[in-house]
Amino acid sequence: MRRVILIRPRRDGRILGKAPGSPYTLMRLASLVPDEIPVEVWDENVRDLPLDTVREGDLVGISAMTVDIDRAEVIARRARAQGAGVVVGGVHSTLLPEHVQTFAHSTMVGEGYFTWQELLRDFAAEGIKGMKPVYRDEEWANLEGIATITDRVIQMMDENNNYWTPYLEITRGCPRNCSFCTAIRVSGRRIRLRPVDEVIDEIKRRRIKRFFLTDDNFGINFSTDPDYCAHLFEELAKLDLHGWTCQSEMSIAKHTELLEMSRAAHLDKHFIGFESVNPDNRKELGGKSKGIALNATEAIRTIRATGVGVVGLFVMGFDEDTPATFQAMWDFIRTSELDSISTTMLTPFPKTPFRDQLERENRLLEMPWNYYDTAHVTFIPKNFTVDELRSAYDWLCRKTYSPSQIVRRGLRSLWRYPLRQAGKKAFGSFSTDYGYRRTYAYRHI
Ligand code: B12
Ligand code: SF4
Repeated sequence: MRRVILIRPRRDGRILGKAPGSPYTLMRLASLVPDEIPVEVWDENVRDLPLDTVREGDLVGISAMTVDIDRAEVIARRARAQGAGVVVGGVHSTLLPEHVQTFAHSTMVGEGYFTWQELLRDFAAEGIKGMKPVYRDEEWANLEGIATITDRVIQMMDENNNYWTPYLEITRGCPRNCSFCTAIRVSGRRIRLRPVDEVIDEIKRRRIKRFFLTDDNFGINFSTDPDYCAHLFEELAKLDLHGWTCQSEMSIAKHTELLEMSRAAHLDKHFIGFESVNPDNRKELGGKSKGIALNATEAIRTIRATGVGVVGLFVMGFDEDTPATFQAMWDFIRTSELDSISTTMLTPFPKTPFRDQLERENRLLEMPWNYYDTAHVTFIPKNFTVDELRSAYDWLCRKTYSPSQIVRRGLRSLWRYPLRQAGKKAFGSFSTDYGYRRTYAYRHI
């Protein structure tokens, strides 16, 4: 084997000289490559891919979600034509392996911790001939000691110079079952915890001062495993961190003691999936939210009173939504005390109950996968025409991400910190909303 090349297809490119987030998945996979095999991580957000250097003897691994699978296919076909072995893994391969098999030698289904090592051995032994069409791992193995990021990879990535936000995994899986969610289909419904000492060791060796957790629902651990959270927070509190953020659910508001400990552990903001302010949608929300605006308002107030910020995540376009839901959403956004807001369009990702329903009802629109970016209407809605839903969503985004709203929320967020920290916190207070404004704006490029 000449070398292993791990690729992340382009999405954002660089913003003010750095890419938004580090390719954490590839960093973990690169760390599983034995020392004697050269490994490279190519992040198309950081630089153009030198694909002309790819040739026989190279093993090219691409990680892709549904939205970037078309770009992954272009890269895969080119690498294949130049003689390399090509494997594609990640969310889309896990959900639709039959699609990926049409252009890759191997398709990874599920987690790659063990199957990736198996494939490396197969390729080292027999080249492309040894690569199986599908490698499958849906066992949801315990995370202890798994794919520890190596010093070779840390040096190669130069994260602090190339990326604004490093990612980090502490837990994996979510026991809820929201009808539109694919995360549980790629990380499983059993919650798995990384040992705290491994997490601390990784942060120290990577020398990262801020990070975003890849965990699907970190907040649920406040209810399911409070002792683990308390221990984690005690250890994180000892580190010199600028701040970290995670995805959560509103049940954390019941755990004020843990919230206070998390503040001391430098937890800056929870991205909370409230999902909807329309109670008629509750059956789609996996039990974590009842879609009641008043409950959300109270949770936001309780959490923010502990000094931790709240980013509200909302999904528009459920079957029970009507034009009145958009007005209600805007009224909520306007009057809420949120630090930042994400309003996305409901998207029928493969293998979700929601997509199955649309297929049965013949309501899927024929759209390329790169429209699955949660900013496009990709199905025929129930109470709107496609154009009406699109316009209602545009209206909401224009209002939510207007410069004055972003400034208003950014200042409110900044207000949480003592004056001496204002300089350090200014970027983070505005960048989340700015990032969501960009997500919505992809549609208009
Ligand atoms: C972190 C994250 C992000 C980050 C970074 C994304 C990135 N490209 O690295 C950011 C914030 C930028 C992001 C953006 C988006 N995201 Co996102 N994101 C995640 C999240 C929470 C964690 C992924 C992660 O890093 N996990 C930790 C690593 C270690 O594990 P892993 O990625 O699962 O990889 C394992 C296996 O899949 C496998 N594997 C993966 N790739 C490969 C490749 C090879 C070669 C091999 C062998 C194995 C392999 O091995 C790994 C180890 O087991 C997932 C949720 C989830 N559970 O997957 C959503 C998720 C992937 N995102 C999702 C979506 C929809 C988006 C956005 C479209 C949202 C938006 N509104 O903008 C954008 C798209 C941007 C883009 N194209 O990059 C959906 C994808 C649905 C789908 N069917 O594609 C998910 C599943 C969340 C959800 N609720 O449904 N995201
Ligand atoms: S709570 Fe979040 S991660 Fe869990 S099933 Fe619902 S959307 Fe998915």
